[in-house]
Amino acid sequence: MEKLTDALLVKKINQLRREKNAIILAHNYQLPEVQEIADFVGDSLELSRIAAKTDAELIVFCGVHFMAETAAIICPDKVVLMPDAHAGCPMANMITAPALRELKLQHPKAVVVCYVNTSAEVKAECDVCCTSTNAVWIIDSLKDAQEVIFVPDKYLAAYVASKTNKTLIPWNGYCPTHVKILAEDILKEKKLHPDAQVIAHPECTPEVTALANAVLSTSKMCEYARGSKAGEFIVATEVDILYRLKKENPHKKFYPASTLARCPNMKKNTLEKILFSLENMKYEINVPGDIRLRARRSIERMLEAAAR
Ligand code: CIZ
Ligand code: SF4
Repeated sequence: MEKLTDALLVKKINQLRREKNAIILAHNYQLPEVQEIADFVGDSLELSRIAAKTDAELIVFCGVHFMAETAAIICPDKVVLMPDAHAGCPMANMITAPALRELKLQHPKAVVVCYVNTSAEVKAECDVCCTSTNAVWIIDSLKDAQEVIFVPDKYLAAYVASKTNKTLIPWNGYCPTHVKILAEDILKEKKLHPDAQVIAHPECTPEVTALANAVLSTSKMCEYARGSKAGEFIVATEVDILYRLKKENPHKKFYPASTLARCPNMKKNTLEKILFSLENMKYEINVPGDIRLRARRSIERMLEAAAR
């Protein structure tokens, strides 16, 4: 049997991508070799929007389950595949639809906002969805809301609460990868690189975001690094975003706040699995009708609020 070198894998992936009219989408946290072969690299919402606009009939989504599901919700006419069906998001799994229904009963007047890191079933229980890019605007746009249930990330909730005057009722979820970044890691890196700007994701703990020059989603981090006059950055988020940051800014320096911030689920997609996915049309992500429609409504409300 022919040995599958990376070059051969890429050649076979490219051949099938053409033959099947497919595009490969990769999240900013994917392995460098996956980012390298992707048609687009971005955050979950950017990738879902590309999925909706593309003429391709087949989308190989390299990210975690809720991201591929969001793409499937937005574009039901396309086939969305995940190379590894087990690439889930532990934070998204910290809230379930029955648990959210219970919380809603306790706060019947609250508006319900979910972070995009949630299952379709949970999105279907919500009034409006948000991402880390637009969470503050979305909450601010809920003019008449006195109370807002915010699921599942308690740290994103704490960050948003510090930027608005709404009362947030958070869920007790968190990202196991971002909590590995400690304030002492930032202080240590700042000592080593005193001129560096600290950019942190709002999924980090408040102790970490308090030390940041800017608190940003992954797509906004890329924009910020491109636009900033600074030449050095300490990056407090998942480590493989550094691949994209370095590639887009070859003359700037990027230091991970902690090399422990590696999301094992994001690393489940490999070149071998992408090839398998294209060859076998696996693993298709489908969201059942009623849940899809209700989940889609919460995503559409986010898009409408963000466009205002
Ligand atoms: O929405 C995304 O892609 C996530 C989960 C993170 C980010 O900030 O881009
Ligand atoms: Fe989920 Fe955190 Fe991994 Fe993102 S980095 S997929 S929030 S566990």
